[in-house]
Amino acid sequence: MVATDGRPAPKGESPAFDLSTYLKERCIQVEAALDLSLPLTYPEKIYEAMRYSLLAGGKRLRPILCLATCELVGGTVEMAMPTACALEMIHTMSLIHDDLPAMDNDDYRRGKLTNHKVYGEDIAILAGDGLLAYAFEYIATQTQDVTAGRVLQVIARLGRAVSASGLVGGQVVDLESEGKPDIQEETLTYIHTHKTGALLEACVVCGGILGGATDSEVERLSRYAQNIGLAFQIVDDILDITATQEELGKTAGKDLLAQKATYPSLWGLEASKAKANELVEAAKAELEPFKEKAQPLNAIADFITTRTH
Ligand code: GRG
Repeated sequence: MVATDGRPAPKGESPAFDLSTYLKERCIQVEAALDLSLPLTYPEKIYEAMRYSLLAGGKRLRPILCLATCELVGGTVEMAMPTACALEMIHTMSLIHDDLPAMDNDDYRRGKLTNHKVYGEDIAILAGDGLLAYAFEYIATQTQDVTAGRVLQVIARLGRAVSASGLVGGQVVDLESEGKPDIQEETLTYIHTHKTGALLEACVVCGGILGGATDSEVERLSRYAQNIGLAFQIVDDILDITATQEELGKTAGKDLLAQKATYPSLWGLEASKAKANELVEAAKAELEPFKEKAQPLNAIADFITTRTH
């Protein structure tokens, strides 16, 4: 457990948890694993495009959630690392496709030019496809010390999370809602629970399955993830209004410009912040049975509402 200083905690008290150190340490591990996961080989052009976006930085929140949950239920980082990398591959492919002219048409992502701006639309589409397919291959071939049954469950959960009943479905309803600032709250919630929430939930649930969580623990973890998933998206909407392009690493203020329905446009900024806080508290309440082993996931939930990018 990472404490804020090197001193032992007073008797009977658990040491304070230093999320910033935890995230930095985990980020280093994830970056190294991602780099190794995708060697540059023939045909170099496509591997270069895939590596360009996969290794472009980002918070690495999804792999870190997967690793933290696996450890929470008694598993190891090694058991979950191939799935953690696969989750980042899938997240990255969704960003590449989301940035295409046919979708959000963005020039910047993670502070760098978007994939299609560097490699062209044809290669960007294929780089996304390549990452998506490779993610599943990577889990199936690289996971060690986990039963085949659990690996199969992970692959099935992940497939569902990215399909038309998850990410793809959320993106379709988002596209349909473009230019309709008056859409209902239920539609907005559908978009976000599918477009963003489904993959975040898969990160937590898959980490739990790999680490040997019981069915009721998986359900508890799933509810934690659904709450932080929605809070994450509310904060994303808030940051689109309040943060700068430098902070975000992508174009700021796009939602307002596109007259897009967002939580702040439905509820106002203050009520949106209050709702995000409420969801984070509900998420943390799900982790109470895990006691202090849940410190990383509790701190990550808090980070979601305090983040600036
Ligand atoms: C999955 C088959 C398949 C296709 C993709 C384009 C698309 C379908 C879906 C869009 C998904 C999307 C872009 C959702 C937004 C998710 C989101 C909030 C991204 C920002 O995540 P952060 O803040 O970014 O974690 P970093 O850069 O830190 O990783």
